[in-house]
Amino acid sequence: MVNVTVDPLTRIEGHQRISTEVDANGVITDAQSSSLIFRGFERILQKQDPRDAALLVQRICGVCPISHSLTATNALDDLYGVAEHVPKDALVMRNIFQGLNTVASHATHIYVLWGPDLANPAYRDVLTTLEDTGNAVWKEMVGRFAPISYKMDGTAIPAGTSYMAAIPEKKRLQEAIALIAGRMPGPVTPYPGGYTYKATVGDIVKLSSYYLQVMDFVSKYTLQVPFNTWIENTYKASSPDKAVKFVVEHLQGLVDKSLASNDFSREAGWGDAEFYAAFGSELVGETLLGLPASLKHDKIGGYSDPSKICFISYGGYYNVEDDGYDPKSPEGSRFITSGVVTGKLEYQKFDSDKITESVSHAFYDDSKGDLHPSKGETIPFTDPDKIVYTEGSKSRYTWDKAPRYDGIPGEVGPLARMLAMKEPLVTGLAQAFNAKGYSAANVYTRMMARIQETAIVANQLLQWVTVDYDPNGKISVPIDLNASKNSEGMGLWEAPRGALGHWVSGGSDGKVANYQAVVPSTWNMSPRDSKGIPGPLEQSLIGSKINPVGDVDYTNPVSIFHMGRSYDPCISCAVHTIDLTGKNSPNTLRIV
Ligand code: NFE
Ligand code: MG
Repeated sequence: MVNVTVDPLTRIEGHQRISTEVDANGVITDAQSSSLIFRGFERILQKQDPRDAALLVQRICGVCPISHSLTATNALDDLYGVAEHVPKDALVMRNIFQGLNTVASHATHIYVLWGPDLANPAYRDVLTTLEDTGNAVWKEMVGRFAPISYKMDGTAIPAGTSYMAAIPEKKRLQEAIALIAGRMPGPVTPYPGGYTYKATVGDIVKLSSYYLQVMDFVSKYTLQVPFNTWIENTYKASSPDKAVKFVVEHLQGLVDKSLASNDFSREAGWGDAEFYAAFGSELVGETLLGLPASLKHDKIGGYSDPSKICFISYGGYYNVEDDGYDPKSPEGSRFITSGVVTGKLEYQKFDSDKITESVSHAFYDDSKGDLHPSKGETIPFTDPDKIVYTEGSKSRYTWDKAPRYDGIPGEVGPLARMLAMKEPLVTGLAQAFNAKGYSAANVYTRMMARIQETAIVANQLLQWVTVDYDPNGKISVPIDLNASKNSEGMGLWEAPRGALGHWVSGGSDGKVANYQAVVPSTWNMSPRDSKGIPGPLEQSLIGSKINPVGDVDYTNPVSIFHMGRSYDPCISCAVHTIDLTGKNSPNTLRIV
């Protein structure tokens, strides 16, 4: 048995540690997901004017401040009793605001936070044994996805073409957000009752121009099939089978040509999405398309017990036919619907009353047991001697709470959303993996879902900006400041990384009496709960091999990087805190 620890995990919000036990075959037999920070925003918000919440919560995280401000605004709409009156054009502005952030966040994840792992030398060592074909595939992987300042065996490797080209697109999208919301990461426009800025015709023209430039990047790098052809035949396909068939046939055409020439370049039709869609999966690449090798990402990061996992969407982006929305986010009331999909891919209606948080394995007082977030508490341990991350899965080992839905851990994020909305391509892939004995959720489907959601939201942004938004429309309704007294509010929303909920209670003075945030990374990175059930990431680690291809290598656990990062974790969000003792400093990469 070997202990393999990866710390820090991510390339942005890195204060996450994955500790595993690995057997002689390279299979993970136990895992703990530990978040190493406590920031205490839920406590900071107590006694504040509720209207400040939408601004203060943005400081939870510089990656998704937009989602936090919109979720808080939803909670405040509910607290002040104005959700059903928020004007349609304010709802459209909020959708555009979130949509731009989601596209920027997903593109950053795909190309900058996750993609560089494709340039891991473990893939070179396997692919190059395949001679000409393998060499050609490796040349594409390292040539597109290598990060800056990267060395392999002491040799400097040029940064990948796709990696470099994606970075200016992030800037462009941040500028687009600034146009309608103020500079990231502190936009100021969401407000209970509406939105404080009314985009002008000039803004719409500028937004459209940013849009065209981003789509130019997509057509040069991401997708070689025309964007509209992709949308029509996948997202708008009449069934999951048809969507999968379209993609497999499209890829088969590329494979047939390229295997003869060993040319897997963009010029030969291989956009980054096409490349990953074919080579990422054993089932798609090797079994269906006849490729000689794949990255086998469909064999890592899955769930072995479907009764202990579900997929949750709270529902994101309002439907914008009329004014107003329902804070409970009933099924079908949002562009991306709310819904719960079981581990066996059965559909259920989402009910926010079924959410609880357990802190039995986190550094908080748990004398009251598992609590619904509207009654939730955040009472951190203050004795540094009790904050120890290394005592194993029966102990406390994280600052992350453990949210559960009807007592079950839930994966949130693009995969959960695409399943909840029955998006044809992702649903078809999940069904196909299930039918062939793979876990429906795995690193490959998680990444394909993120790629597909980026396309869907980008497509819908054009509709919101150029069709649905009326620059002459009404943008807000007034709120009654007394309405927060002895009132409660719930904000349900979808951040790029998944379902985001804020719960606020107003006291008899109208100030915030209690505030709780249950965040996507809290769900995905969660530890064991009071029944000892591991969180989604922990479950997906246990039973997976540390190396997706090639020999067991404890010093280069590529699968752990992929699995952890496939959820796009963000720990400042998840535990919304700081080790002042320094003794648990996360700034180490320890492979024991
Ligand atoms: Ni800090 Fe966040 C997003 C939220 S967290 S990035 O997206 O909410 O998982
Ligand atoms: Mg919380």
